[in-house]
This record gives sequence, C-alpha cells and structure tokens, in this order.
Amino acid sequence: MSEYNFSQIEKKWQRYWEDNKTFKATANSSKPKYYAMDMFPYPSGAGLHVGHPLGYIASDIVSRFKRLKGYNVLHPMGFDSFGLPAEQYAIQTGQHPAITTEENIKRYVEQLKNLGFSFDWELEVRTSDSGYYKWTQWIFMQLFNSYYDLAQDKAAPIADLVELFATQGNTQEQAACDEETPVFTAEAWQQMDDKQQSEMLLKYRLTYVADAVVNWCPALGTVLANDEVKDGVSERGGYPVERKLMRQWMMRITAYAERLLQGLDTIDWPEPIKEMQRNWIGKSVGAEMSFAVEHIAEKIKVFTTRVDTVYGVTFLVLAPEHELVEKITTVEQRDAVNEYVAVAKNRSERERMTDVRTVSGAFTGAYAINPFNNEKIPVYIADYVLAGYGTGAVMAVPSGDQRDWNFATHFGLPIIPILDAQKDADTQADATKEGHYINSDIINGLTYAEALPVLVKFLEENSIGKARVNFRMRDAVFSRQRYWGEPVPVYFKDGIPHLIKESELPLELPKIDAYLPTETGEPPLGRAVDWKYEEQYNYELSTMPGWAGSSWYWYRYMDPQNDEAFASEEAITYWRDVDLYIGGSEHATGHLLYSRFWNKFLFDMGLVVEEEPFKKLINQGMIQGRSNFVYRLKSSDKSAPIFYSLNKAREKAKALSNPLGAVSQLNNDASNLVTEGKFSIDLLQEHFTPLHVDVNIVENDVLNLDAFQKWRPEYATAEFVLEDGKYVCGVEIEKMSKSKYNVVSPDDIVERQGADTLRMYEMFLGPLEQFKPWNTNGMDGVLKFLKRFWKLFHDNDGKFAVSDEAPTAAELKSLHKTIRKVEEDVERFSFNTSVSTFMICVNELTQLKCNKRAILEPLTIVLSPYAPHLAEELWQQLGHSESISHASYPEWNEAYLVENTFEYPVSVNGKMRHKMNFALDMPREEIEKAVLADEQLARFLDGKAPKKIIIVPNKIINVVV
Ligand code: ANZ
Repeated sequence: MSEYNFSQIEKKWQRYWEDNKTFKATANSSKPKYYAMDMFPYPSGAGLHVGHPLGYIASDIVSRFKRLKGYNVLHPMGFDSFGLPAEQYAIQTGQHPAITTEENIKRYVEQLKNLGFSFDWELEVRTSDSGYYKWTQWIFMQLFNSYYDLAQDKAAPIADLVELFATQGNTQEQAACDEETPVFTAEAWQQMDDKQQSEMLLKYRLTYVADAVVNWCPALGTVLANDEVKDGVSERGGYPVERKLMRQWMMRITAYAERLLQGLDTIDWPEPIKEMQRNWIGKSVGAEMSFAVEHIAEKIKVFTTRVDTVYGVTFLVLAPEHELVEKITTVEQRDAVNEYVAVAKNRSERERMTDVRTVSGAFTGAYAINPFNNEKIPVYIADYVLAGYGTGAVMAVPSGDQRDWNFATHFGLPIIPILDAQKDADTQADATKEGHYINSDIINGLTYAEALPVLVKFLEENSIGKARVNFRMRDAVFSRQRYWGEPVPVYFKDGIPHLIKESELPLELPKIDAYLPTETGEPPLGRAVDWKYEEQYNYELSTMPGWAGSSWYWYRYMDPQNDEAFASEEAITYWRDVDLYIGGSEHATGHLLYSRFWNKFLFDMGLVVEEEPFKKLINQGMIQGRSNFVYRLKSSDKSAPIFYSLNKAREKAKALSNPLGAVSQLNNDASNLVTEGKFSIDLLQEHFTPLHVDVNIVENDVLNLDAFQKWRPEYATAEFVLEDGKYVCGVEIEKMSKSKYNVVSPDDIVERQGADTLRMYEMFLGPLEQFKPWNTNGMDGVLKFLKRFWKLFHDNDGKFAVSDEAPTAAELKSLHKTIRKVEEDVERFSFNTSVSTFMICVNELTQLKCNKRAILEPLTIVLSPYAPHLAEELWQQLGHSESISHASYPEWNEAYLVENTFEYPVSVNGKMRHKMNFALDMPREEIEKAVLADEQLARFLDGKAPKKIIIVPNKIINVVV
C-alpha cells in the first residue's frame, strides 16, 4: 500500500474488529473496570447527523485510552426505541411501529459502525424488545410491591406495612404516603374490606394509581410529564397542553426527594445540572401552622418558611382552588369570589408563578385569628398562591414578602414592620434577617437565629403547628395513553389493580388495527381484541412513559441476554456503576433524575451495589448548523423570480432604499454584512426573501446552480444575478435540522475524507462542552495531518520504511512531550488540545526526518484512540499481529523533557551562518572539534583555515578566519 487509502483501511479494520470481537467486555476479569456510556439515542427516521457522534467520539477516545491503560472497559451502545415519532408514523401509514423502529435502528448501526466506535455490539439493548421490557415491567412490579419506610430511610416490602397496619394501624407515621391519608387504628384496618385495604395501600406503594391533575395534550392524545412541557406547550410538536384531572399511574419519587438531593454532593456532574436538579426538587425548610377562622370549625393551615414573620401577618391568602374557599365565603362576597375563581382557573400554574406584576384577588368576607397575638385578619383568595404547593394557603406578610406587599398595597391592607432594622417597612419588602424583632410578645429583641427555635417550640407546645420540610417536586405521572410503550403489567378486578404473575412476564404489546384511541376515548390498547387477563379481567390500557426503559438500561448492558434477572449479580458487582456518562443537558430533570430514583430503589432492594448510577457526567455541547441562503427579489414576478448573489442583493437593497444614488454613504463591503449588524440584514430582508438552500449543494458559500435548479425545479427558469460569475450565499448559524436544510451527514464525510478525519475533526472543533457551529473549513487540514503521519512511516515511493536506529534527544523530546500532554488531556476530557499536540509533534518529526521505530511505535499507540483505523494499519505494518487496543499506553520519561541541549548559532567572522545542537554539559574542546569537523562550515571558509573559535556557553559560537 503506497498512499494513505483511508476507505480501504477503515473498512478493513472495522471488519477485523467485528470478526475478532476485539472490544468484547466480560465481567470475569482481574483487571480494574471502566464503564464509559453514551446516552443511547432514539432511532429517528432521519438518521445521524454530524452533531450526534460528538459525544460518542469523546467517550470512544476515553474507552480506547483506558484499554491501553490496562482497564477492562465496558463501552456499549443501544436504542431508546419506544417513542412518539414511530407511533405518529404508524398512525399515518398503518405500519407497525416495530417495523419503522427496526429499519431506523439498522441505519443507525450502520452509520455508527462506519465511525469505528469500539462498542461491544453484542451488548446492544433496545427498550422496545420484549426481552428488555420484561425487566422494565419487573422493576415496576417491585415498585408496586414496596413502600418507603421513613424510619429506615429506604424502600421496604409492602407486606411489612400490611403487617404493621394489622397490629398498630398507621398511627405511628413511619411511611411516605399521600397527603390526605387518614389516620386509622389496627381495628379500623381489620374492619376494612379488600377493596378498602387495597385503596389504602395505594396511598403508600411506590407506584400507584390516583386521580391526579395532569398535563393533558389533546393533539397528541396523551398525558405529558412536567419536563415534557415547555412554556405551556408540548416539547415535541409544540401543541397546547391543558390541566386535567385523570386517573393515572404515578411514581412516588417524592419519597426519595431528600436522598436525591443529598446524593448530588457525591457525584462529579456539571454544577448547572446539579443546580437544576436541586431547584426541581426544591427543598424548603419551614413550618406548618393553623389559623382558626371565625364562625367555622375548620382551621386554615399555612406553610411558611418564615415563622419569624408571624407578627407581621396582616391577612391570609388561599389558592382559588382551596377546598375551604366555598365554606368560608360569606353571602355578600360569594359573587365576587365565584367570578374570581372562574377567571383563575384558566391561567396555567406557570403563568401564575411568573406573573408578579398583575395583582388580583378577592375578599372572602371571612376573618382568621393569628394564634400568636389573637389579631383578627381578613382572608383573601388570589392566584399567586398555588393549590398544589405546601398547603395551598399562605400567611401574608407585606413587610417581608414582595408579593404580599404588592397585594396589600393594591387592596389597602395594613403593613406592619417586624424588625427594628427595617426602617421604612412600608416601601421595603423582603425582610432582612438582621435586626431585632419588634411588635412581638415572645420574641421581642431577639435576632432571627434566636427567634426561630422559640417560635417553633411555641407552635408545637400549643398544638398550633409543627416544623415541616416541603419539596417542590411532585410525584411523577407514569401513564401515557399511547400504543408504542411498555404495557403496564397490571389487570383490574373490581376496580382494584393487581399485578400479573412474574412468570407471565413479559406482558407483550397486543396487536391492534389502528394506533389511535378508541371511539370511547380509551387509549389505543383498548382496541386489542380478546386481550384480557385470565380471559375476563381488563388490563391497564395505558403504557409506560418514554423514561421507563431508560431509567435502568445501564444495568442491562452488563448482561443483556440474561433471562433470569435484569443482570446477574456477578456482572453487577463487577461493573457496579457508570464511570463516565456523556450526553445532552436537556435531560437534566427528566431522565437523569428518574434514573437516580430507580437506581436508589434498586439499591434499597439490595439488587444493585451503588447508590448513584453515574459517577461522572459530561454534557457535550451541541453542534449547530451553518445554514445557507439565497435571496429572491421581492418585487420580481412569481413566474419569473430573480435571485441576487449576496453582495449584489445588498447593493440592490441599498439602491432601492436610496433611489438618489447615495450608495457610497453605505459600506459596500459584503464581508461586513454581519458586523454591520441589523441594519443591513433588515435592509436586505426589506427587499429580498431569503430562502434556505441545502448546504450540501453549496461549497465555500458558493451555490452550485445546476444542483439548485435540479433540487427546486420551480426555479428552473429563474434569473440569477451573479458576482464574479458566482452565486454567493448568505450564512447563518442555526440549530441543525432537516427543515433548515443545514444537516450534514457523517456518511458523506466518511466517504470523502474518512472516519478518522471526522473523529479528529469533531474533537478539533473546540472543547467538548461548548456549543459550536459546524464548519468544514478545517477538515482538509486534519486529513493532511493524517497523511503526514502516514508519511513518517513511508518513503517517497510509498514503501514502508521504518528504521531501527536509535532516536535523537530531539526526537525523544517530541515524543515524550506528546505522550504526556495527550494523557493529561484525556484524563481531563480536553480532546481538542490533544489534536493540536499531535499536529505539532508530526511537524517536528517531519522536520527531523524521523522514521525511527523507537519513536513512531509508541506515538502510534498514543494516536490510536483518536484515529484508530490508521493506527491499526500502521501497527500491523510495524509487524504486530494483535490489535493495537491490546498494546499498553507508553510511559513518558521526565528525563527526555528537560532541556539538555542548546542550539548554538554558528557565525563566521561575526556573520550568522548556521546552527548546531550541543549538550549543555559538553566540554569546550569537544564542541570546538565538532564545529571544525562540520561539513557545512567548510562552505563559509573560502578554503581558509580558521584562526580562532570563540565559544560563549549557551549563547553563541564565532569562528574567526
Ligand atoms: C410567610 C412569609 C414571610 C413567607 C416572608 C416568605 C417570606 P419556598 O421557599 O418556595 O418554599 N408560600 C407557601 N405556600 C405557597 C403556595 N402554595 N403558593 C405560593 N406561595 C406559597 O416558599 C415558601 C414561602 O412561599 C412561604 O413562606 C409562603 O410565604 C409562600 F417574609 O410565609 B412565606
């Protein structure tokens, strides 16, 4: 082989790896383990674009590096293959989503294999395979059979709870349960019938059915999780979402709130992701206290994080949906209250939370009593108080809380200062925690820290309330009214949910005639004919949400064929957890939180050995698209459109806006289009319609006109105004998306420049975490680098020519510098800097004309994680018969890195002629000898004999003739 023929080399080694199972990972190894995992993709119909592999390349480099470092590496890939797009396609075409999914996966696998990833493909998992979802269903069953024991602070069998109820009722409050769970004695429990007992247990199970207010998306015909709703519309498709009360399966993730919060301190994740989870969990430490209401027996319970402000309470506010509203509202106020409730109903929770400016509310006519000072205070309703948070009621302290202050000012309610430090309380909201309390019987003169315990004690001693921790996080809705998801392994008997038997798993998706809800509004599974448990009981008709299958998949990779367990104990105790997890930040409060929750549950059950699943997380940045545009003159006839090349369009736009020919006033330089800013773009768009063009028919922003007209036949007769004979397109950075015609497929690049070039180039683009536009400008440079690397091993005729000569100090230095830098880079996940290190090294070695085995062999190992195909080929040419991934990463030697030579400029009669390298500690006489013996010097002596040699150590050598 003479040239660097990447296509041939890459195909050869991909086949070799597959045939030889080079990356097979088994759990029985004495080596230390390393588990590098990517967020598995949903196999969409569009295939991969160049943005997708970014994270995969990084994790593959780490995996290959760790193998060289002596680790047993688990590096798998699989597919999150249940989901909406396949189902939407099924609705449109009638084709079973399994078929679409299968086709898409095939394409993905092929694309991934072309990139030379070191995945152990035998470990591939697909969440939609019944062999996989059998275990998703099995985990669901374990959750159903468990409750959260607060005393032990872990999940425990529901059977234990049943025993407890039979002996002491639920009076001891040891378990996480629904808010409104009544207190009952052992006797009361025994008197309940089966149905009542089952209903009661549902309030404790870790997965349960309940009536819940959910995000209902009529257009998608399904319920969505909070994190699937963005700004009031569905994240997928952007359809409106309503709040609706429905009977749903729920996951009691709230039982794990505290542990999910604490666990964040033990893992190496990006701080912003941790912060998002902390906010999502939303822990508030405060107190709950009751206010008596005049004329009725019930009390109003409020949740407050500022008990210390209780002497500044001047009114109470209930959420409009609060159950006591109707009861306390007086006859005179009824109309006003009803009217307000009706209006508030139509506002989303999000709107209510974020809109701090509009103040609205209504007086109920009722008065409550402040239990601390017996003051009589009015009770209002207002939608800034949310029904689903805390107790749905607040004690309003205008001198301490901005929204209360706004409300008080609007309705003319009193504002009482609570601190001496707060000088003008009327205008200053947000009580500081400094200063001493005033207006109080029991905390006068105390500071915040001193006052708190006194108040909480008072609360508890007088049975007014108690300390309480509140979480913003809600239990997660687990039902989807869709077909393409895991069936819930449950049937209903007398309205009570029962699990099917474990031996009956998997409960497979039944065949149905259409993937739509039934006429009566049941989910698609309602269409299944003869689909009954024991031929008589209805199965649950909703399926599991997208996040079910992805909440445990890293365990299945460890042992994907196991039919006896979701993974063997041996595999789990060996592989334990994921050492490196790479994926997008969009999963911060979805997948990444649910996975931690299920993992903790499995840990409580003793089924897994680590409490956190992902030790280190990296969010790769998105690769954005670089869109190209053509500009159609707006005034040109529809039947005879005219397109102007970018700069012509700008000139034209200016001329049209300045008919008097004031063009010269404006900057005519097209390259200033962007820097000139909005003015030019606006001007351009005033007269031209920009149209996206497929970036694949544009090169260096010059449009291939033939290809364009072929692509858009409607413009076959269009006129094009060119510049320098070319049509130059405009450019904008946007999300990479089919609709913007800026998608670049890795397949084309692999074909043109090779997978190794693509891999190195994607790393070269910049730090992994950064968002960056796709720009092919540097691609050729990377290919050229690989060719130069190849050239080091080959002579001018392309023959393999590596010498066994001993390396020079300069060569060793270049190598060892590189070994060290690349190792440090990979350890800190800085891949772009390695690529430039390699480039520098190859430049140096090329200059030194180095073709020595002692240098090139270790260097090939160092390069192999980045350009594995090229490295394998050269490794083989170097005479090795095993894959380079079985080699060891070379050790760098400090001794080669120190500067131990000096490059002397050598002058003749004061004129610099050439340079010579000498060791720092070389004796003067030796240097003199070497200088005189140098052939190059003779050329500058004109046949004369040197008279004298002056050597200034580590500075200069001057030869006098
Ligand atoms: C009195 C008070 C005085 C409050 C003060 C704050 C400042 P976090 O930290 O988010 O948990 N609150 C309680 N339930 C609410 C609900 N359902 N809707 C809207 N607001 C609610 O906030 C807890 C604080 O938010 C509580 O403490 C309560 O107002 C309010 F200077 O009580 B506070």
